[in-house]
Amino acid sequence: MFGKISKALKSLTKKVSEAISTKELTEEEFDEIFDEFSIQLLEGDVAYDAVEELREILKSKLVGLKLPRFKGSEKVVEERIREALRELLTKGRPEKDLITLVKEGPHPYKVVFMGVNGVGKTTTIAKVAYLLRKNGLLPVIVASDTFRAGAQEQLALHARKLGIPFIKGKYGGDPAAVAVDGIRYAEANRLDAVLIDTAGRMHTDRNLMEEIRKIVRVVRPQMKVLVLDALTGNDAISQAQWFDEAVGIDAVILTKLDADAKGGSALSILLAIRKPILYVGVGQGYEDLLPYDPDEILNRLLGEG
Ligand SMILES: Nc1nc2c(ncn2[C@@H]2O[C@H](COP(=O)(O)OP(=O)(O)O)[C@@H](O)[C@H]2O)c(=O)[nH]1
Ligand SMILES: [Mg+2]
Repeated sequence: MFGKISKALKSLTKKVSEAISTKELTEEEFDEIFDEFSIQLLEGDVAYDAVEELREILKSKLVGLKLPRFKGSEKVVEERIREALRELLTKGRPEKDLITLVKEGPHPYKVVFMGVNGVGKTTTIAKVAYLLRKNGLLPVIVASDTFRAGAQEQLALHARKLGIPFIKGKYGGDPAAVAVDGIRYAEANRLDAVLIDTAGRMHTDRNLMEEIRKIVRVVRPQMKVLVLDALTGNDAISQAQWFDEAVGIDAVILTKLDADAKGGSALSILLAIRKPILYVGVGQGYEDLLPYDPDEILNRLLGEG
């Protein structure tokens, strides 16, 4: 899934090792090697800023590195590259996972899920509801997508399958009002969490962006989650910027990592967005939601260490 980047990293390792095997690496030599590598990263959908940050970190670990002529030099270089990537990827780890936050947080703990169409918001809410319940917490699922045909029924079906309370709205109705119904229901029934689904929206749709601001204003959620699709590559970064500007994002859930053929989007999102990755989606089943694990991503990029 990270094929392209993985290949680029291997070639970077090889070139740096070759350069180092004759004498220590100068900054100029490093930049020259990295320039070529950076083109491959950019083609693999890694954002420019992320590439440049990686350049600086790698530079600090590789320039001036002096190795005796021995066969293991490639291993040493690879280890340095691994360290640099791990540093970057670890920045995406949330301080606490959602289960802990819900357990420790005010009750009910309110989460609003948002994002553009088709990224996996509704599916992800079902997965999160399943995860909470598996950990002894009871959420209510709220269908504040009163916009897209079928949205209410889709979420209702998940709620029924999971046996989790569900609050629906009317098509064309005020999504913020539906969210309030959900919160009241959770309060009356002493539930642990309120998971609020919202309609897909683009930043170009001013009415819908105003609507999400209203939902957030009314609900005052403990957590605003942006759902991003790993397959959208660089576009996911723009999406994060719009939503962050509009309402302020607390965390990201990155879906469809299982289908991320081109690779770099995951790394790019992690590097460019600067928000914790709460979970990653790795399939369509309820169990296919995993905590974000920097080492797991690293292993996919570089192979097992
Ligand atoms: N392969 C894969 N598909 C997913 C994942 N998450 C969601 N999907 C699929 O993406 C499609 C859109 O999901 P949906 O939840 O309706 O998106 P929404 O419009 O954002 O609510 C559905 O077919 C989901 O099954 C994931 O992690 N992996
Ligand atoms: Mg939906």
